[in-house]
Amino acid sequence: TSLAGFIRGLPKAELHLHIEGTLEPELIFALARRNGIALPYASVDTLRAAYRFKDLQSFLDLYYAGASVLVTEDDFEAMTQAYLERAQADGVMHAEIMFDPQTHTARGVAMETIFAGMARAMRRMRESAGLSSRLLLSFLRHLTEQEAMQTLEQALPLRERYDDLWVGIGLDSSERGNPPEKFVRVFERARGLGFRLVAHAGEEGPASYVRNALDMLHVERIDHGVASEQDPALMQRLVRAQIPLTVCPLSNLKLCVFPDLAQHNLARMLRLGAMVTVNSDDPAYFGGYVGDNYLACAHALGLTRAELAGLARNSIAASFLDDKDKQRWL
Ligand code: ES4
Ligand code: ZN
Repeated sequence: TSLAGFIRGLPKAELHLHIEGTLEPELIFALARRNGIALPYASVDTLRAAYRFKDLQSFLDLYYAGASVLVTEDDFEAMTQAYLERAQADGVMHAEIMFDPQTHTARGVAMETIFAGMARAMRRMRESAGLSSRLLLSFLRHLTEQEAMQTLEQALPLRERYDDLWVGIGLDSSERGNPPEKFVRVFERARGLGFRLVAHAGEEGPASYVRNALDMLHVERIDHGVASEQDPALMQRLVRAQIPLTVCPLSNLKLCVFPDLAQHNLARMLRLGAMVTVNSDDPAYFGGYVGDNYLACAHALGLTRAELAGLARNSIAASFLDDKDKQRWL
């Protein structure tokens, strides 16, 4: 079988995925037209041509502009449906989906609209295709902790209605200058409520942010974490405790975290015994869905089929599925 076919056939979970980052330019234009929103780009092609980033911030500026076309429940449903269908085509059995409610509530979109739209697609795909998925509500770290806390409190009345889907919280957006310590109280609150905890750390920020996300926020998984290699003692701890890293190779390439994929540390960390997983992050912006990420790494880093199978297995093991559901895919 072809390498792409082999990868597609591996049962896998996607654990690091921003749903707003799955909006393809075609859908951005369709939703803008439907909602009467003017875009500063003449066409799908000129928008796509703008996807050349120098760092995380230059990407985030475009990503938040793209998300501004999401207004109605139908919009959130269409976006989520398109992603889940694409993920299923890659052999994804389970997806843990981050969303940024603050990007939408700041524009006057109701929290309920966001949840309801995503939930319709997620529940439909569970029923019709057996694809399971969960939601991780992610806080924007360039905003204040108080705003994060208000966002959590705003979502809490919906917890019961979406308790089959909403299992955890995350932390994303501009990392440098917005360390984990800034969010100790809101993570403490979410932990007390029984939510699962993740945070972006060590993407552009230093290894100390990974350590502090673990020690001060008590997160269970690190999103990215590639800077951990700069601190050998931390790296040893990640290996010993098997703390999952949700690595996003094509994202790191597009945002210039690594100059080329052959220099990416994913294979080194995997071969040290770290609980590494492969994910797409914002696939519409970074040039590939999860299968593309596996395939690009296989080529650039010389991953064997056994290593690719290990990465897929890690993704199931590192998921927030319960043990019985994990066993179906392990
Ligand atoms: C993100 Cl790649 C990345 N890093 C931090 N925050 C994000 N939000 C969406 N994509
Ligand atoms: Zn991310």
